[in-house]
Amino acid sequence: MTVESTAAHKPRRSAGSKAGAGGTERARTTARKSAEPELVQLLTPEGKRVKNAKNAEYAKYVSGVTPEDLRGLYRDMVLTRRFDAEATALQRQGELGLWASLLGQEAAQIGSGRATREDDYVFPTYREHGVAWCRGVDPTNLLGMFRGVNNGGWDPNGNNFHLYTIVIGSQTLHATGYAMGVAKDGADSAVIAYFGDGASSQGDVAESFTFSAVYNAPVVFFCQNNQWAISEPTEKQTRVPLYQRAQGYGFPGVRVDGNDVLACLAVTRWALERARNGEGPTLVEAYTYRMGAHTTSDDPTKYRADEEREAWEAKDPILRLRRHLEASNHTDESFFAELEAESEALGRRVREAVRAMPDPDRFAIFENVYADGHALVDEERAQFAAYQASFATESESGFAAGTGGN
Ligand SMILES: Cc1ncc(C[n+]2csc(CCOP(=O)(O)OP(=O)(O)O)c2C)c(N)n1
Ligand SMILES: [Mg+2]
Repeated sequence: MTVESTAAHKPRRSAGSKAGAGGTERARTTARKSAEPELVQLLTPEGKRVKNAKNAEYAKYVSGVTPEDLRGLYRDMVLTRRFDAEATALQRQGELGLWASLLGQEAAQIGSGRATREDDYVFPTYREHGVAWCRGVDPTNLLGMFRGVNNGGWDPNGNNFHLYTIVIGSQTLHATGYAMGVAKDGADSAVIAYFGDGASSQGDVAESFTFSAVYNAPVVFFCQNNQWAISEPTEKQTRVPLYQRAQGYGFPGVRVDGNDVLACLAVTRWALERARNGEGPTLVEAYTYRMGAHTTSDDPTKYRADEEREAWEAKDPILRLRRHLEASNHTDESFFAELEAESEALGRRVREAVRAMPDPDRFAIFENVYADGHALVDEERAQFAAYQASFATESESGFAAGTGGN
């Protein structure tokens, strides 16, 4: 396999302070990095198709991919990036409270998302905007929670795409339980759980691995190793490459180039097929990079070197497929021009939809906490009602008119 190590080559500025830990720790990290294993890659960063015996096992899963399919994957990635950029801008304009950007992870998400079948079930984290796109969830529905006007914004069963989950790693347990149910039903659907490199340290993920292995659950664990868990680098999560963890649980793990949409599509199809065939769980580690901040509340310049991001920009997933499309004469200028217009239209639609979202009922936050009500929730509701009423009193008395209830 022609393999290009996507490990960052430059030392991390932050590692110095945190790994103040000293020489021994740095030496261990360096040793581990220099021994980075091979990853499945079907498109080089220059957009050249990789064909050799070693990746043939996976390549056969994309042997039927047509130029039209490739253009479709490109369109998915471009529109997802456009949507993501719009959401970041909307947060900066005060229209969203927070946004978790997927910048750089488009190939991992579109490749894996397009590998799923309609009847499969997806359990995302909070960053799977590209997977949501593949599942047919309207992008504007992803924004309500980040605006604070709802707790989710879509019907999970409408597209078999669970609500975003912020409690790190917990969705892997939900996915495992769901997959065990699918197996009991005798269905040949599969389940895919997304999580990050940081989440891999959570007990929930370890328990999911154990349960899914022992019960042979039809689940794919898709770990996007974007190198960082907020400010913690991956070397603070593990001493072995993440995909190798699967071995200890008794199921296969594979590292795929997470910036290569074709490889992600192929490897995820392979893993989903294993699940459908009753061969149990698979761990896919998509080796990628979070080019933006963790969220709009984060400032990555505080803990990582600019050179690291620059090294990964050269492996940009969208640019890589564009180079391949152009070199193969699969596109012409009109394709890119039309896509540009479509991107702008999407951006406009998203802006307008967010600004038009109605504020929720102020007391809705107290609903659906417990099925049968709870004394503490009742008390909190009453306190909040009294607080709101205090504004009304001021306004009624003519004092501070207009401030009530905001
Ligand atoms: C159980 C739990 N612990 C801590 C947090 C705070 N937190 C939010 S995101 C995050 C880092 C997650 O990193 P990773 O799993 O690598 O995903 P990424 O954000 O990089 O995609 C943490 C610690 C949380 N949401 N849930
Ligand atoms: Mg991460």
